[in-house]
Amino acid sequence: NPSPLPGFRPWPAAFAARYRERGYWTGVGLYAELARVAAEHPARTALVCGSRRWTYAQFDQRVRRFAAGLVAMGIVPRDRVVLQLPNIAEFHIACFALFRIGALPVFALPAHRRAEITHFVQHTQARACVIADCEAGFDHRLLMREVMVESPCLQHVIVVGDALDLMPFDAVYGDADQLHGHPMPDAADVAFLQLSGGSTGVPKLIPRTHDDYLYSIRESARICGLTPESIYLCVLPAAHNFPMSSPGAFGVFHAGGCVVLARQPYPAQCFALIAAERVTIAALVPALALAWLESKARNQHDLSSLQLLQIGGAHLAGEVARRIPATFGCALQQVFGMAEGLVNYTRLDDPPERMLETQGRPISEDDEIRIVDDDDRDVAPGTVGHLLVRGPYTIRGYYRADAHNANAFTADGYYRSGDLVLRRDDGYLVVTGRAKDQVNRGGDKIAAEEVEGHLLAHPAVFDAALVAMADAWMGEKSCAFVVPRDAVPGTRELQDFLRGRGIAGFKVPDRIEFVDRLPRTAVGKVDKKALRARIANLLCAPR
Ligand code: J2J
Repeated sequence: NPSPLPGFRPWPAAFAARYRERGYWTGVGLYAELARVAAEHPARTALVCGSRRWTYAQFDQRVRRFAAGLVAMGIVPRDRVVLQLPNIAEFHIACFALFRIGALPVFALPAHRRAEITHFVQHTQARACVIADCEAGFDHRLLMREVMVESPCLQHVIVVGDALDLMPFDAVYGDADQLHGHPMPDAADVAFLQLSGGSTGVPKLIPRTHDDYLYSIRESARICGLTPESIYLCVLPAAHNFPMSSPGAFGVFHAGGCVVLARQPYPAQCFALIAAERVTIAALVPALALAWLESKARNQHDLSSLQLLQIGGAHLAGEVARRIPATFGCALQQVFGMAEGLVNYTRLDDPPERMLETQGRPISEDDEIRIVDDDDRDVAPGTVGHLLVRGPYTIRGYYRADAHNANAFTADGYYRSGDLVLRRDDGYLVVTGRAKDQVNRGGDKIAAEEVEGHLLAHPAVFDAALVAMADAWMGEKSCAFVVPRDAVPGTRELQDFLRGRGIAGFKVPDRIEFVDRLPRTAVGKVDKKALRARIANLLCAPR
């Protein structure tokens, strides 16, 4: 298919040619890669979900049968399908089925609610959604009914579990033979739309191609030493880029290993799974690593199979890093990545100092990194600056976001990550902070502007600003400074109002401070630095 997906900015031809020449982009699609592995290791276990397990042959067959069913429902190549599922096997079955037929999963998180899901459906003009009936006490079918009313593009809602009058997941399965002759997608085409952490009003979507994603997966699997013997515990939400591709479930499938899905990330449940399945590798955010370290349940399970714990997604404190190998008797790997592309790893043979003190180095020799000052001039080596990046698996633009792309990328195609980093003499990166207007709540990214917009919709709110505040468990939590119009609304009332607006629970401010006015900088912008200092002071003071 020669014309790129509308709304997707491909790499310039010279770059694409170079990435192919160098063997990064191989022209193999994500489903084709799974099929290759299934043919090579048909009898090995691919996927474990509770008491259900599938060999590669069985997994591949499920994928093909689901793909055939989607085709029978009228899903065609390039259709968008919003996927909002917990960590269950149906996530990967639906995902690879969509890859097979060249339709695009749009990855939503289980925590997303009406505001986010409606935006994903409408912005991508999705034809279908795949959801669970109820998860964590929340009925996703009711949510979908609301979304459907507002979104005429949405024709099918597929439900894992009790579908009521919607389409049961199991009823989609068709005859895999019917797929014969159905074309595979072009590997240069967009494979899916991934969610960005973002810092602006609405969540941005990230178009990743088969070619670029499979390159990052292959290299990640190699860097992390995956083999067919690897057993990966998928703890973080499966739709997140880290447990998907760094090396994540897709890396494990590429290597012919086994993915064990943890429905909940809590220590007791995960430790039991590690012991029962002899898990060798898992990926956590620092907040979860801390919970695992502190849990007494550790002593009740045999965790000796664990070889590698990967930690990423947010700042990892040095003390916590040191405790991980000591406590779990396994290696530690720091991972600094982003759904937009670039992923850095500490290497397995790095000396302890690098593993503990740095966030690793890029996957690829062709990851071009610049560290610049506020005026885009390169800073002196070893000093802190803004991280810019382009390369064989870093996007050149968000999906259908021309105005935003003008700011998020440089004219010559570098992505502005919004992270503050320094590069050491040994080439390893240290993340020192963040310039983007975002709160990183235990790895969950919150775009300040998005939440501020919802706060401003409340009639009693005149002005509002969201900033990060330190939290011993989560690393960061969110604090909203609110200028009331007149009467001061209650904190609970505002929080409930935000939930009522249909945003994910993790975006609801953990704390609200009412103030007479917001501090401003010389150019009139809200002075968030001053607000962060103010809440830091309040947290120190005895209440
Ligand atoms: C500090 N900040 C970090 C780290 C990410 C692998 C791992 C993580 C992600 C991810 C990912 C950090 N120390 N070790 O996609 O494939 C912050 C940075 C970054 C943002 C990206 C992967 N690791 N971060 O976290 O798209 O601010 O991806 O720009 O969710 O998380 O967030 P996200």
